[in-house]
Amino acid sequence: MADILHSVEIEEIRDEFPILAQRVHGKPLVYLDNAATSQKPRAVIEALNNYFTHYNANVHRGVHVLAERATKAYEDARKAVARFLNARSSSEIIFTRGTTEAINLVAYSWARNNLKKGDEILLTYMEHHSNTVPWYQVCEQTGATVRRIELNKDGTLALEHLDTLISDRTKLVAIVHCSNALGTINPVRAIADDAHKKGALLLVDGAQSTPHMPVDVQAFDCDFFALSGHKMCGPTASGVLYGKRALLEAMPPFMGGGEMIKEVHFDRAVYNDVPWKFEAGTPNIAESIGLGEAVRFLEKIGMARIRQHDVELTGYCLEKLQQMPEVNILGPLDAQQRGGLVSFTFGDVHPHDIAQVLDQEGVAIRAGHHCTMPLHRKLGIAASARASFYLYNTREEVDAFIEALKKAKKVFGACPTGRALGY
Ligand code: C6P
Repeated sequence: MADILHSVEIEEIRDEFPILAQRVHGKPLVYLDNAATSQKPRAVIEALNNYFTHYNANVHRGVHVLAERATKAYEDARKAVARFLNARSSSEIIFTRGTTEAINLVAYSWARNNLKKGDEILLTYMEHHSNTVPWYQVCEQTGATVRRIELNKDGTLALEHLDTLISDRTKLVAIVHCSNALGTINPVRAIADDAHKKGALLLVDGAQSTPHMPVDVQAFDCDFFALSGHKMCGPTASGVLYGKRALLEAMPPFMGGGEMIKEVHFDRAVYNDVPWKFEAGTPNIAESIGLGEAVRFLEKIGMARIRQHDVELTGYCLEKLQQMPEVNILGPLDAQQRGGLVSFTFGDVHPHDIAQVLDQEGVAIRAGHHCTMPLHRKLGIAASARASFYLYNTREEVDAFIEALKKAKKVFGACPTGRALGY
């Protein structure tokens, strides 16, 4: 238990996030929408301010002092991310605007050039639209098809048939590491091993895992790993695609333009080395520098401790929610098996109504399908409410969330539905 963040430390951490000190509708802000986007610490805000105030310049182009400073900070951020993910080299780190762009990069550059009619892409029912729609588009263009791993009743993956689901036709397994709706954490290394046995590649959507737990792309042995900077204390429009170097080298560029070339002739171009081959045009310089600072901030606290804190808060929240008969929790009930978020339905009250009442109490949660419409369809519900935690949240905030839910119950007179989810 010594690893868990203690209340004094949490107060210190909270001081680093100026936005948290405000009141909403006259109540202290309880921000539980971290899976949508996290708040930003002073260090990240100052890194952006510092860049724009002192060395705003384009990268890899100028020879003047400001350009050299910007280039160094941008490439230092890449090194910081490589260290954070335990990539073999910073050349395996491509800066993108987020997970969506990272997955689309693989869909456009790798999948469209390697898939054909008869090939299969294996997904799960818990994928975010970002790890679903790009593959539908690939299938439309190549004739490949999508298959899915089934769900168990507790919201974990039914992996016992994985051996037969992955066949010689499977070219790609694309799987979320931590579901943004169920919270389920998937065993990516075991899935990588099964995929590789059949010659398929593994892409991991790390949007919800990277902010919350140690990530080691070498230990996972994944071929691609996508993440969003804005969910891990970094700026919006920052993100990363990690790819094994040999794969990235064999892939054609995603977009053409400046920066991704070595030479351009009257009729052809020679492309740049990885990772710059995939960073056409002026990149998201400030955002990537900010992401580098976010990574340093998280490293100082320690990802193992952040994970422990999530487990503790989520466990506490699950315990409290299970005492409310109107609440139907999505995903595993064991906090060790899930990330720092809990989605639920509340009797027959629409999740948007719940979110609105909670907002009046200063509690920010998300309601809707969370960009996982296939999952919600599978469960037989249109929407759910979701509370998602981060390193600055406290047990007292979980209590405030539960109290606000009790108020919602009074407002709507919610009653238990006892309806089983459709898994
Ligand atoms: N989920 C949520 O509230 P972008 O938008 O590219 O930064 O991330 C997309 C994405 C991909 N995969 C998973 C598992 C995600 O959770 C998200 C973003 C947010 O759950 C916004 S829908």
